[in-house]
Amino acid sequence: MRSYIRLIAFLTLFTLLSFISCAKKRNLNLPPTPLTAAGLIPHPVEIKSTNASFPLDKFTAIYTAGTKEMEDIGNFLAEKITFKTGLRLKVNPESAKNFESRILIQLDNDFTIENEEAYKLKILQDSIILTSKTPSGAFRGIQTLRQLIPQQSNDTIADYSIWVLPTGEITDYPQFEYRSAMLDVVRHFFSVEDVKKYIDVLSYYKFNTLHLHLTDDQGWRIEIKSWPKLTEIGGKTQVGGGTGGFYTQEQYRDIVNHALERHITIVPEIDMPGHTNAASLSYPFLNGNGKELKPYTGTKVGFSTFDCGKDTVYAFIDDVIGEMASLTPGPYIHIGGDESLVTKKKDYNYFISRVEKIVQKHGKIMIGWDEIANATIGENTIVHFWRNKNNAQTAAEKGMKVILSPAQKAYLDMKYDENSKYGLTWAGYVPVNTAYRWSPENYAEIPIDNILGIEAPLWPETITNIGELEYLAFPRVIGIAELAWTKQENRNWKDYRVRLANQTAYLKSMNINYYPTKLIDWK
Ligand code: TNX
Repeated sequence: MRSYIRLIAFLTLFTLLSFISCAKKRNLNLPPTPLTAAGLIPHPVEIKSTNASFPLDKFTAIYTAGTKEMEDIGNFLAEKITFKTGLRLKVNPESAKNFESRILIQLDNDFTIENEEAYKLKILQDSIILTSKTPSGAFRGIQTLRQLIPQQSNDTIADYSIWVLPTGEITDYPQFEYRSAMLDVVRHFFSVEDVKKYIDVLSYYKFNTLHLHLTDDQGWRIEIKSWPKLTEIGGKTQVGGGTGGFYTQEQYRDIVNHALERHITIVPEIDMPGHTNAASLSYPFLNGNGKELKPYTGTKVGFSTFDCGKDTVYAFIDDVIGEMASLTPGPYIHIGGDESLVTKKKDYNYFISRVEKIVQKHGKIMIGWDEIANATIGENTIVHFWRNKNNAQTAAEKGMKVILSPAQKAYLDMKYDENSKYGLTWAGYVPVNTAYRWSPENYAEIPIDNILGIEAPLWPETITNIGELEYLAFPRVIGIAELAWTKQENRNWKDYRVRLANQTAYLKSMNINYYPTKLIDWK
């Protein structure tokens, strides 16, 4: 059976390659443009220009070789090309007739770059060949290709529209395996559609993870079938007294699948033992602060805690983590663990160790904010640095991996500057250059081998809708994408400023309400 599949794969590839080599060379006299000047974000590892041109037009077809997943990627590309240019390219058409230029997307088992998300994009005059070891690699390569398509066609060449791409070869793979944004949907709730739109834009810049902060003092945002009051009671509040909201499990799955189609992993966070007022309000036996429970719509933190000594509390956590684990295909569950200011230290450490076992029992790797580093936890658990460098260093010394979200650089909820309409200032202003000009490679003396990657969190205390979310996220999150993907030797603020200015057309086409900072000469 296996050899039969191999034979089919070989024959498909052979047919595709013969299509390509038979392609007629049209004499279009296209203007040569250097691929090195393409202005890609994130900047790829290597770009070689061959100074000719590829015509994308109504005579172009997309071919995919390999699995159904590869065909999905081909269809995804076709859809995005239609959105950008209006062209309706065929994917794997039965006959090669009428097609003069081709985009081939293929897997290669002998691909020489080890990295799972690596790809090679070869642009010739009559064909584009995208090769990778995995579908994720192909998906990242598709984003590069999308960025190479000019916003406007150059239709003075022929009597129909042509989008001229530069020829050459790009070899590319990410520096860090975890490239993430975080969205808190508690302080203010965001709809499934809002989250999907954010995912769409994140995937364009090669992010591969979205962390959703689903529970906090002000609300509980995910349906848990075994504990229905969490959303019936806990889902009804948010900062400032609005009506809150929550995702049903079906809606959460819808988000997970939308992300999966874009090769993005969802990391759900159930924050505990602090940040738990909404949970305790729903089920008072959870409460450990000894105070009367009331719905909370303020923004101060650190007053709530679970009772860390009761077995029933851990039975509750087992149910919640169990349901989240079965809803979430990705490998991680984030358990928060930050700012548990009223939990006794001894209780906190006991709690974190015990919850780690629960997460592992359900087959997942635990992530927690940097405070967890001091508890007795295993090497496999991941520490999420946000404020305390000592905690991150402790984690690295224990051999653990660390995710970097230093608030002074990576917090998308900090104001840009004194003109910012929204945002907090507790970690200072974070202008676009500050968010870009830092080195995750040697941040806080954490050895690079202990760095899993970077995440840009967005806490919505001061914003209530997607337009305001976009104002805080864009353009800073685009810089974080480059820091996570591109090695230091290929990063440079002066060059990045120009490439960022060129994102205007894409951001406008997506109707993104970005902050038009004066640091960038927007196009
Ligand atoms: C700190 S970052 C928090 C959040 C707030 C945020 C506001 C972290 C682990 N905890 O609860 O929303 O600051 O910037």
